Amino acid sequence: MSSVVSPIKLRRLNAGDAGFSAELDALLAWEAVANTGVESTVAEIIHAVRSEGDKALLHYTNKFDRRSLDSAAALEISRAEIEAALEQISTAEREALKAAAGRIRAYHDHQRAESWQYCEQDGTVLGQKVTPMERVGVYVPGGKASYPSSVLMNVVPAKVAGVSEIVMVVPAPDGELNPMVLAAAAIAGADRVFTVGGAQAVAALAYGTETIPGVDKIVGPGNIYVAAAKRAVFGKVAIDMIAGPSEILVVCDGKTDPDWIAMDLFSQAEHDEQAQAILVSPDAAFLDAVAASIEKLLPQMSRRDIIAESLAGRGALIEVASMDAAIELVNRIAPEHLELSVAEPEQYLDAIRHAGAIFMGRHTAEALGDYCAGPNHVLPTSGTARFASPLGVYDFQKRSSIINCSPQGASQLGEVASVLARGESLEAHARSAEYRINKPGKGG
Ligand code: HSO
Ligand code: ZN
Repeated sequence: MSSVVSPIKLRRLNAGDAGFSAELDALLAWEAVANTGVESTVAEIIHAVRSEGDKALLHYTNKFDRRSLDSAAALEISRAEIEAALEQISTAEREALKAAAGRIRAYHDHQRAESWQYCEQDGTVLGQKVTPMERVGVYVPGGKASYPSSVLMNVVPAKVAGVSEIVMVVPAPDGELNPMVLAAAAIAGADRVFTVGGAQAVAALAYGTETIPGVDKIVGPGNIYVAAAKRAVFGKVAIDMIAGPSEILVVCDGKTDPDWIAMDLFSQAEHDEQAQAILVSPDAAFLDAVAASIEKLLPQMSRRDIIAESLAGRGALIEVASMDAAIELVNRIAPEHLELSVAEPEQYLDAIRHAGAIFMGRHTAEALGDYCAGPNHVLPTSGTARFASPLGVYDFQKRSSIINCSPQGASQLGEVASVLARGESLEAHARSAEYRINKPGKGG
């Protein structure tokens, strides 16, 4: 069953060492390989789909996904097929998807922004009107990275925001589709599903084809071709973030079961070889214990090769002088996922400034958040938690500002605007404002 795994060389660092800062920088460095081949291929595909529509979309889909469809209409999965997927999965799977979707919906309900207005003394009303996006595209990867949980995490917030039409695309290499992905689409409320992927799917969503409706925003993870295509169509449509490899930073006071911590580190490391799992503790003996748990548990893991490569390449066990030093490190790393595996996590919350999602206490495994706690698992990676937030309802709502001047308000603002407009030598602006000065009854 388990193959022989040689002990992994797990990096052991001490934050007090002279070279630590440079070592940490090297460890955190991550750059998507700038591959010009990818960019020119993607540009060609986008151009073809944009100018030839369905014809090009069908050509690339048949070629890259080894399909033999003769019409683009066949790319759409019918409502009946989507619903049928619910019957193709086990009852336990269906119930788990529904339970997760319900919790994700309940959490995201809290994020809905409301429109607001206020009235000034002279009767002028100012406000902000919130409007959901009309059409959104959700990209779902095919093959081994095809996560039904990500379908829920991308579709549910769009639905809660009130998006009128959610168009999901998922490649079906050799015509194969994971029924759990379709079931998740049904439960989350995707409106239409097309079996297309890659840069051609992104181009179709951005520009529309005879079959695929053009959307206002494209969200969802994908391979380097998908990421490059999203970058290329940005501006024509909105996109979500371009995600880097997944990360977890565990801060532990040394009193959690080391097996639990080892498995929490594995849970991110198993995503891919580039994933990053780091443990920070003021307790050196505990770091040793976790290292021993890692050696013990790794051979049992089905994805042990990926985990071993991730841990050896980008993982680390870091000793710090105190919990305060641990929190300082958290802010420097700005991790996607932070586990605070300590007795009273609340006491550190104020001091934590940069983290995509914070998992508080020994019982809150990141895996629970990945699937069903409720918050989104699409999170800022590679230190972008310094300025970015989890995917949420706010990503699918936009705001219009509202100005409704009373005659008196227009008169007063006219004075100010007139001076500023003349300062900018914009006469029409100035006169447009001046017409409204002290002219009661006119146009009012
Ligand atoms: N941890 C991933 C999400 C995920 N985990 C999906 C399991 N399935 C995001 O960083
Ligand atoms: Zn995960």
